[in-house]
Amino acid sequence: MEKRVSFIHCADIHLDAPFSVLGKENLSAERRKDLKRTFEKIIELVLEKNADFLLVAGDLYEHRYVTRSTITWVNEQFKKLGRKPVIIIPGNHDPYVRNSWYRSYRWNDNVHILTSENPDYFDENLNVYFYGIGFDAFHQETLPVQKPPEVLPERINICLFHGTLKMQFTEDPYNPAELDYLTGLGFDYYAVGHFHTKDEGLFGKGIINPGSPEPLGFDEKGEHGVYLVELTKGDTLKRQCTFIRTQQRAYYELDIDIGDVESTDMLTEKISNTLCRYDSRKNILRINLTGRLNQDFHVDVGFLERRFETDCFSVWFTDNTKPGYDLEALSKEKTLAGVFVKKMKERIDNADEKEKPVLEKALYFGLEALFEGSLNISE
Ligand SMILES: [Mn+2]
Repeated sequence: MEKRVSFIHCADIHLDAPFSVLGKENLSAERRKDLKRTFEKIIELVLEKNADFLLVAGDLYEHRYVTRSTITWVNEQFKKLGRKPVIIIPGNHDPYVRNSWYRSYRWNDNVHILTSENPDYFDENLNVYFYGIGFDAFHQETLPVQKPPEVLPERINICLFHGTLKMQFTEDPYNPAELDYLTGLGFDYYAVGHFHTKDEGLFGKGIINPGSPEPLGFDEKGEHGVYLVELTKGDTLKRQCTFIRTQQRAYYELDIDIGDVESTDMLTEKISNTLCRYDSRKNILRINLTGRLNQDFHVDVGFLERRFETDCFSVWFTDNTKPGYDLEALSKEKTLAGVFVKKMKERIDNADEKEKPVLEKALYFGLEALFEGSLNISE
């Protein structure tokens, strides 16, 4: 008989993460609210898609920062799922330590926490066997010692794993497991967590790492969400997955070349256009100003931050511009640079429209080599 189950697979939500890097407490608090909004969205998705289960593959919350009221709130969210089971494993940020909320809190009946002491749960109604490999400590360099799984072919078998899948050339001391070891256990699906960037490259082997449903920093670019997975098992096994975006905000790091800017008005206009394109009222931006500045123009990062504060949720500016050269004054010098500028200017004056920009670039490369001793060809 063919069996079919569907579930939402998420991981690495990191509820109550401090977000201290944002620098302002009101922004950090807002980001913690974002995590809760994203979590609510995940709960709504389970109901909306009428999924059979919710799987949380580790790092649901940050043990070091999480408050009791957040834990109570999480449990209330789980209650919204009624009888639908929630399967959780502890990750390296919410490990199964002595004072873990997974031990001390009285969770709703539909919540099943798989630990090294009790690593499995069998759902009789839907004939699904769950097995978890999580964390007993904040740092764990080998897999926890626990009873082996009981994978039976007549059931649907799902493994939750928080850690690093060891592939060639990768070393990571967080629960490292050989890919062959894990797939050799014979599960129909592996709900992985730990890395915050989504990865469905191993879905052919039944493995997905969904990443963080809400990005936590500038190293977590790209899209963030959860997976809706459907498994159908009869004579053969069929797997289907759909990525669903859940994030409230995105992180962007942008370079803006302001070499053509001649006034503060031009500069603010150029930046405004970029902020608009990246929806700065919502997203979190880091802007790197580049280019060779016009002679008498200077960048005031503090001014820019004040000027754009109200147009942005959070924006940082860094000034990586280079000073311009006073070509007029240089061409009069009796130095190597002076002769070079004079010759190049003559050539530029006589060049056609196509050749001109190339020669101008060559002029600046030459000056850079003379004055700074090195070239930044990426310009
Ligand atoms: Mn994590």
